[in-house]
Amino acid sequence: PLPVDPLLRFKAISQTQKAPRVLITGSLGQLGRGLNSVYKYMYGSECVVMSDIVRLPANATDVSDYNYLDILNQGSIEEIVVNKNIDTIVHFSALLSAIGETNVPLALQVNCRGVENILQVAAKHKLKVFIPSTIGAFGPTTPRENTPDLTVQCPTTIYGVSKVYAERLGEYFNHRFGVDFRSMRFPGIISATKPGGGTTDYAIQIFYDALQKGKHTCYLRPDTRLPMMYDTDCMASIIQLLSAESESLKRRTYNVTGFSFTPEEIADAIRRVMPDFEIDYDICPTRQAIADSWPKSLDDSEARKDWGWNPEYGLEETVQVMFALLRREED
Ligand code: AKB
Repeated sequence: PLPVDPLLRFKAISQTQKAPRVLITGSLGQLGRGLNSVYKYMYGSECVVMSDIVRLPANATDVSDYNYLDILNQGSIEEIVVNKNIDTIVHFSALLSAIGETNVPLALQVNCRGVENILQVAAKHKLKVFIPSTIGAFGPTTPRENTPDLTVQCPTTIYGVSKVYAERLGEYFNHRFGVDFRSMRFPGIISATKPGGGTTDYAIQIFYDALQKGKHTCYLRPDTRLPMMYDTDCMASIIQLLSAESESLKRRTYNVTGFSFTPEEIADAIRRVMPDFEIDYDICPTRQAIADSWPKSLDDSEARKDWGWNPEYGLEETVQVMFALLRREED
């Protein structure tokens, strides 16, 4: 059995709220499939429309209404919104921190032009919009311990710069056009789905490697502390923030976090269930520099106070649930 019943929070919210009609962009990415499943669990398959720019993988499960959608084409976004009677967009399409540095023009297109298109469609059709932000929206001049919501935001990656832009543009569309824009600065999200191109990806890969090889080679230094959160908590934060009353929100972008650890500490936690597990290090200078510019821990007290944010998974629970899920996948 999983350490925490992951579904109770979602059931409770679905009993008090009317079913939305949600469009998820980038829905085949790390977070999209999970959110699709959560919404279907809460309200049935009628409430979600998935979209992305690639064909569905042959082994894709739990997928219902799946559509090709290029977020760089505003007309196509509008077409889906109108045809499918969408009232909420969860906009996941983005190039993450490490991959963004390898293709800045594409990152600008996807992360900036895409956000502009989504917000303009939201303004025109009066939609609620969730666009995730990230710890990457902070930079080397931000206080790194217990980083608050309001502080210096001078990131040094194109990912971070584009996410600050998304935060500011969303706020602007909120006060200028009344768009119900909501965002959270996520830490690294640990899920049993592979991410692509992030700096925190090692914290997922380590579980796959532990099971397949008993060993992980980490691209970050052993003492690199970063904030993280388990997938189900991430899903809960999105559902909770989107269902919070507008009046309870004192800001449009909130910090949220689970727990912080270093590669050395997660390796120790894995060793508590797999004593022979080994870790060694082959530092990637690009990703190390990115990690060194990010907060080590986040202050998410405003989210807790304003809309009841309360993560359920710590490091030990995350290790247990990741092994349980990946072992189930192997069977
Ligand atoms: C990344 O590492 O780029 C992301 C993030 C922390 O936003 N996982």
